[in-house]
Amino acid sequence: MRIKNMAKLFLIITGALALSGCGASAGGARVPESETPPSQMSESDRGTTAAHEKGRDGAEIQENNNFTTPDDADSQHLGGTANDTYVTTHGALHVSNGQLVDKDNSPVQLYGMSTHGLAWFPQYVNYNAFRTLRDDWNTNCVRLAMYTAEYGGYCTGGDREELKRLVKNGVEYATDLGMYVIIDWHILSDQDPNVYKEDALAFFEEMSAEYADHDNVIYEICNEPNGYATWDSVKAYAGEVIPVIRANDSDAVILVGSPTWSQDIDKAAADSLNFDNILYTLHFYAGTHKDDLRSRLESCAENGLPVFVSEFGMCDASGNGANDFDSATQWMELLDCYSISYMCWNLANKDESSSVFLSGNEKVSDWTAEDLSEAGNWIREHFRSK
Ligand code: IDC
Repeated sequence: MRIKNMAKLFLIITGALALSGCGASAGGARVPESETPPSQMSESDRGTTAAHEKGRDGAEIQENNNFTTPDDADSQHLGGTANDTYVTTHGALHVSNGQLVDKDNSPVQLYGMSTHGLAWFPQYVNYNAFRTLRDDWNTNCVRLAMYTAEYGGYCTGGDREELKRLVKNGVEYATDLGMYVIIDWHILSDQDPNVYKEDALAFFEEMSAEYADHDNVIYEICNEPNGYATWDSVKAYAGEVIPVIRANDSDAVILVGSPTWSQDIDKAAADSLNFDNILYTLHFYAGTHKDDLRSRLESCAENGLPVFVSEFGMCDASGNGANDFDSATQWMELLDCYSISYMCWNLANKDESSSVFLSGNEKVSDWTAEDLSEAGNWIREHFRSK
């Protein structure tokens, strides 16, 4: 066993032993923060105003001709050989006592990058991009974000066949690389997942039939309920979508969002779903969400709620603004302490601080530090240090 692996094992064991009392209160000296409680956040605090929606991300789904096949790719990587990858080691995941665990019931922590909207930045869905994320960034999971209601969204005039092709390509690359992969039904301006429930049911029926025998596919059924969506409405939606997935893929791991842009995990904790292998998503943007939301996570985790951070950023909740790496570091410590999985937003070269590539940078794999934004360099270093 390599020294790094022994050190990891030690951390996992000590992490498991130290589950209680970790987190915000164990984070060491902290600077005072001024913050808006999530419940009082306005739409503009979160930053997804109508001005974001149109035109900024390119109208067309571009033809993705950048990817190479696995055969073309460099076989050298840190993740091991084709028979020795993160997924072959950990297999089918499930939830036990509030924790995501592997086929041997050992805790696993998934971490990696989320794509931006697949319709807007399809060029990053390529084998060599994911290989770079695995081998150079040291990540074990990719999230495929498919907007449902924004410009070019799946339910608002987007090219469905092309979007599904991107999802399927992404799953195929992740599978070939032995990475876990999240299929994210990225609701946002539709607010309540019931708005496009029929489309969601058909989409997840198709995806779960396709990937029933894949150990590495995770289904995220509603990115961020918000606005008028309530936990009751999300619960009703989940109560219909989950059985459709489970009919094909009985032990699939499924992620469920909550109101207030997936911050209301306390509501899920108070009235949880009656299904196995569910994790509730918490989303944070470190520049906006600080002690209040960390405390909420800590108390839910202490009470055994299974939580998965399927999206976070180091900047503010608009996806832009200054990065707050001090707050981000406190979040990472909390997540590590409870072995909570986390996926960083976003894999794009958009001119916004949450994008990990420099604006205008055209490389679609094998990035070096010079290709990365401030956020990109920080999160790559973070992942590499794990
Ligand atoms: C943002 C993107 C931005 C895009 C906008 C569309 O960063 O480029 O124009 O969506 O409305 C979320 C959402 C995620 C947001 C992100 C930043 O899940 O889609 O992406 N964010 O606002 N929740 C909190 C923040």
